Amino acid sequence: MTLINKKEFKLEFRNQMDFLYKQTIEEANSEQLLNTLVTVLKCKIDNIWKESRLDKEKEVYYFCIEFLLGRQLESNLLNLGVLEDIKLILKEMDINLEDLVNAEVDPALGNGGLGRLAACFLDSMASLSISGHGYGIRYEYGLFEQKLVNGHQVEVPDNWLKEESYIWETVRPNKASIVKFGGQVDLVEKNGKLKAIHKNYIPVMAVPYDIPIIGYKNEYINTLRLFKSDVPRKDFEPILKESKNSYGSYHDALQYRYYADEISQVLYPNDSNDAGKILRLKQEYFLVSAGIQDIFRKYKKNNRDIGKIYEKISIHINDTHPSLCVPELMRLLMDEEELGWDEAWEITKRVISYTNHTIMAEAMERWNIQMIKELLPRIYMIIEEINKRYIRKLNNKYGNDFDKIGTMAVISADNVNMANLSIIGSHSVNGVAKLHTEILKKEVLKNFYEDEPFKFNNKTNGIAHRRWLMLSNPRLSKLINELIGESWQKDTLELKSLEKYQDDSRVLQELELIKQENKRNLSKIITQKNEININENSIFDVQIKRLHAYKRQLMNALHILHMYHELLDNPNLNMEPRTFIFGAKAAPGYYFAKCVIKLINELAQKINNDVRVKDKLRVVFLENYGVSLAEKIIPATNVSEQISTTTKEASGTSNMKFMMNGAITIATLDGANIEIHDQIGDENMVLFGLKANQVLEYSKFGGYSSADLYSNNFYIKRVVDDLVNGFIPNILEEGREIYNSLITYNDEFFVLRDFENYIEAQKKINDLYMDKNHWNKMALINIANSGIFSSDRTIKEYANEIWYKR
Ligand code: GPK
Repeated sequence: MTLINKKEFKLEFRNQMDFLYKQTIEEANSEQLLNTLVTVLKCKIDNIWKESRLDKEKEVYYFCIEFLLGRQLESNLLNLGVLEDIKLILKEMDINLEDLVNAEVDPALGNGGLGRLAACFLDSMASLSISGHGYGIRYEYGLFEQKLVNGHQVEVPDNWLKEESYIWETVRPNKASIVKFGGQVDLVEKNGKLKAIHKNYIPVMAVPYDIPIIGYKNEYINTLRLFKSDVPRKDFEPILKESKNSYGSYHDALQYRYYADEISQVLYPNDSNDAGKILRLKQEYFLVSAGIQDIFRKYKKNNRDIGKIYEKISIHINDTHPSLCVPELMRLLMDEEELGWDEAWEITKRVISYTNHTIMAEAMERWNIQMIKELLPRIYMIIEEINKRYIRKLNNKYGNDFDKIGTMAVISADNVNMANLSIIGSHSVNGVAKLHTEILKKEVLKNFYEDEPFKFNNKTNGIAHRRWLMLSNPRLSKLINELIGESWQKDTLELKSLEKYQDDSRVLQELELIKQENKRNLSKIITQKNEININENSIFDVQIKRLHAYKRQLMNALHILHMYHELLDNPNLNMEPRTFIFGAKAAPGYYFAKCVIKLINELAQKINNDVRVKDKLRVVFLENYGVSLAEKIIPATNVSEQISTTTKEASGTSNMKFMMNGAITIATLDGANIEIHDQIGDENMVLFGLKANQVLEYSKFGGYSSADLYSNNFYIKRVVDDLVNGFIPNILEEGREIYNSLITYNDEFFVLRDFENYIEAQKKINDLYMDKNHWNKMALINIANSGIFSSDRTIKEYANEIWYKR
């Protein structure tokens, strides 16, 4: 790409610096240098960005309540193909690119896997020259910053914008729209048709902020459009005739401002858990209505026939948070475009597709009908009508099978079931890994599957290999280039040819050396953050993900406790030194998860201060886990912990990142661990634990008693008792809470049931690591077979089988 001419660039950089800050480069700090660089880059990409916005192909709009982008500078430079050039030019100007990279904020506009998946998908769509754009919310505050105080999680607001703007965004005030809340709807007859008149509503303005999503070396740029809520500007007044019109007093005006501002104020910090709060409902409708109005505005610029919108537009709803897309699209087609119900319904289904991300009951969104009725009166009318017609259809088909119809209805027991609405209103429903999709079809959404099997399909998740290998692990990336050339960067399946080096001891040595250097880097970070020295030659054993009972960080912790006992009992135990590393945020209201954080930290405190095990065992809990930290941890990992209760983890995506960076996985056969296993077999990962059918049988028929296991198994009893006997200091309350969950409440997630098997699997990890050459060979085979987990593969499947399918 001829984006950068050295002389020109330097000149532009100095001019821009002068324009922005009236300063010389020498005087500027890292933020100012970063801002200057980004401003120069934004000017350079502006032409390409505009061009891809005029794309005439079908366009995909990916609606998601969260996007976890990570820092953008390095990724954008890489994708523009100028990373090395810029590094050199800056160096000539005495500027260290790394300082600028680290000066950038990491926008935490998401909770975990779901938001990060959305970001990987954006990267892949742009890199595959697919016209696909994200719609989301520009939260003023992202996911809280986690501080550890005496081993407890404390949440600090994430004021990422600091009253300023985000360097990569461009505000588009002239493309703002109005979203209407509350009020009343009258159906009045007009020309023999009923027309909905919405009155006394509260208008909120949605202002788009655009972030460029740059494809990899293909001169292609998509847009992530995030909406900020605001009170309407003066120029909207003429079209707000029917709105609530009583903001005369100072107090009312303030309240109104608060009402509008509040909507995009803060990201809900729940992962796989439905908050059920009215503000969340406002956020969801705000996103959906602003997004679809925006789509209509653009579509109508170039197209006359709204009835053919399905030929040009695909709307993807990522989980149920944007599921109001269904009634909102219906509303616009009927109320604004004057189509009849049947036509609008056919269009809606053809345009919309839906991804489910979990089977966990507590994550299933159900909105109280009273809440929806009051906040979104017209939308509620449409949902009621969708439900009525659907039930009529089911009655015709299944007679009076009320059980079945009850589970499938959109409205039941005073609630609107958002998953049901999404399934009924779309042409495609997918799960995110093979097992997950099977469970949807056979268990959770069985009735829907039997009714319309053709809607259901699997799309196993993927990860952006550009960020998670090329950027985060440049050493490994370089080695791969030297061995097999560079074509794998565009087609990751080519990584497979690395397999021919599996017995090449020089290559394996090289691989080990790279891991070693990455471990050294991470060690430095750990020492800096946690004031603890760790053994760089120990096994780095890592579990990084949200803290959840089903992800079983607790089982990991209990196993560490077990190892500790074994070491104390037998100081000469033949074991490789291990460093256990955790990173995890707990939802602020999730008490059990917070107890586990406290437990791990107190365990760390005890073990790390015990000189008897000093060289063998270390435990590290890294504060404030997020994308930037993950980029440092994953390349340095030897063992990837993917130990969820089988059936509960829909896919997982860190499992793929670790694999691609040469870690060995210890795992249950859950989520995409199954596909990983399909790729590399038993010889190259370590499996343990209950199988899916066993878990499903336990949940259906019972038969599990954790108390029995506890009484009959010495090892289990030993670690469980430690939770309440004072062996670990300062966990009086937390230890009791965890103890109760395991024993009194019969261990919902089968931690104790899988425990012995887990201990064996961990022993196997230990033994495998002792043979370094063999371990390196396994690592190489993991890398070589990770290509299928690039999100490029996933996105091609979405495009071919969901979005472009006619
Ligand atoms: C699933 F339901 C949810 C949710 O609210 N948040 C979230 O991050 C995750 N997820 C799943 O738990 C993972 O297994 C999966 O890999 C990820 O979504 C992406 O599909």
